[in-house]
Amino acid sequence: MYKKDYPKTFPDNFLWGGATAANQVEGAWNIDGKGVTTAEVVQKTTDRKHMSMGDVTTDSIKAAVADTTDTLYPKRRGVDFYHHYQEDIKLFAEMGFKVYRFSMAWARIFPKGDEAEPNEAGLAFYDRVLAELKKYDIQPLVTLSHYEMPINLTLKQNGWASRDTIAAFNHFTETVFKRYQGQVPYWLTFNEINTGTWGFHETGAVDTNLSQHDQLQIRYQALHHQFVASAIATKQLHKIDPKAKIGSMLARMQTYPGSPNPVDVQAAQLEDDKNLFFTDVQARGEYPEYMNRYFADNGIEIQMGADDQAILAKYPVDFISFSYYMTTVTKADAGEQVNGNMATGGRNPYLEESEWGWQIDPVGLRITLNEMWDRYRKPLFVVENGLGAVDKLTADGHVHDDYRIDYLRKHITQMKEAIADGVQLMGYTMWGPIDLISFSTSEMSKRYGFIYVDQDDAGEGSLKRIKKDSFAWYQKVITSNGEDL
Ligand code: BGP
Repeated sequence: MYKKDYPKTFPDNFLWGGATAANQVEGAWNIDGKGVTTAEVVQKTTDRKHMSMGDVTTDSIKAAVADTTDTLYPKRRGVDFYHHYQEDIKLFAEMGFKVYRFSMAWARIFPKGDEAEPNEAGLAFYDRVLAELKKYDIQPLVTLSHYEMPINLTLKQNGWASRDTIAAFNHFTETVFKRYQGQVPYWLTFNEINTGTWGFHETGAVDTNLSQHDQLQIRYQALHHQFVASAIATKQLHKIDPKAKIGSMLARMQTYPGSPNPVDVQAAQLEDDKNLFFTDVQARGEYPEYMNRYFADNGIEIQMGADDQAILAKYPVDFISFSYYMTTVTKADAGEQVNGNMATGGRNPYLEESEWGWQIDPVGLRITLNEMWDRYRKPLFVVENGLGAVDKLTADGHVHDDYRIDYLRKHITQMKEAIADGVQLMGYTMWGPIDLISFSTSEMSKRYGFIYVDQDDAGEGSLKRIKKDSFAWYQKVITSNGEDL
C-alpha cells in the first residue's frame, strides 16, 4: 500500500550487538568433558595460511585427535571466553549491546555427538553465560552449529554425509531448546550454510581425495541433510518455545556482472542464484527450479527421504540472517569459482579491498538487503559484518582503529538507507566485537574487535582486554540508535 510516511531510520527495538563463535572465542577446548570437534581438527591439520580447506583426511584427523601434546594447535583456541565471559559480557553491556550472538558447541553438550544423555558440565557453562547476559538485559541469539561438530561423527559416519547425523543433531537441538525454553528469543541453525559446498569445515565429511564431481555430490547431499535437520529444529522450537524465533544463516556474497554484456549478466545471475539457493530452500520450503538444471548438468543426485520435501515445506524459517563482508564479480567465461577455497572472486575496479583481498562494498549491502527483502518478504538480520585488520597497540596502550570505524560507519549508513527503502531489518551483530581467532587463517593477528586481546599468533600473551578507539564509537552509535555515526 502506498504510504506517504516511510521509516527513515532504525526502529526503536533495533537489535544492536556483536557476534562470535564457540570455537573462535571460548578456548578451554578439552575441559569439563568437551569432545574434540571438526573445528579443532581444521585448525590443526590444514594449511590455513593459504586458505585451503580441502586437505583434511581420515589419517590427519586421527593424528590430530591422538596428539595430546597440543604442539600443533594454536596454543589456545580462542581467547579464553570460557573463563573471561563475565568480564567480556560486562564490556559488551558497557557498549550498550541489545543482543549477543554466540554459538553453543554441540561437543560440549554431547561430546561424541550421539550420546543419549547430555554432559551436564557443558550445559552448565551456557547456563552461566545466559545468566550473565540476563543481568544486563542483553538478548541471546544462539547459533546451533557454527563451523563445528563432534569429530566422532566424522570418524563414525562421515559427518553430514550420513542421514543418521540428522537425528543426532536434532537430539542436541531438542535438548537445548528444552533447557533454555523462555531464555533464548532467537536461534540460528547452520552458520553460513552455503559454505558447505567448500567442504569439511561445514559438512564434517571427509572428501579430500575424491573427484570434483564426487565432492560436489557428497557436499550437496550433506547439505540436504542439514536442510532437513534445520526444518526439524524449527518444528521442535515452535512446539517447545512458541515465542522464540529461528532463522537461516547465509554467507551472502552478491555477484556483479563483469560487463553489461547480457551473457555476463546471466552468468552473474546464476552465481547469485547458487548463493541464494540455500536461503530459498530454508525460507521458501522447497528446492528452486533453477537448481534442477545445475544438478543435472553436474550429474548430482540428491537422495531424499519420503517425507523430506513435506518437512521442508511445512517448517520454513521465521527470519533470514546473513553475513556480509564483500561482493564479487563474474564473467561468462570465468568458470566454476567457488569450490575448494575461500574464493574472493573476480576483481571490481570500483572497490577497495582488505589486506586479505576481501572487496569492501557498503553500497552492496543496501543492494543485497533490498534484493533479499524482495525475494523473501521475511525479516532480515545482518549477523556478521566487519573488518579484519592487523591492529597495532601503541606504546601508551591504545589501538587507534579509525579504519574499522570508517568501515562500520559506511555499512551502517547503507543499512539505514535500506530501511528507508522499506526493508524490514531486525538487527545488526557485527563480527568479532572482541578479538578472536580468525576462521580462515587460524591466527590471532587478523582482528575484528572493539576490544583488543593481548595474545599473539603463537597463543602467547596476558589475555588482557583493552578497549580500542572503536569501542567508544560503537557505544555512541548504539546510544543514539544509529543517528550519531
Ligand atoms: C565468517 C565466519 C566467521 C568468521 C568470519 C570472518 O565466514 O562465519 O566464523 O570468522 O567469517 O572470517 P575470518 O575469521 O576468516 O576473517
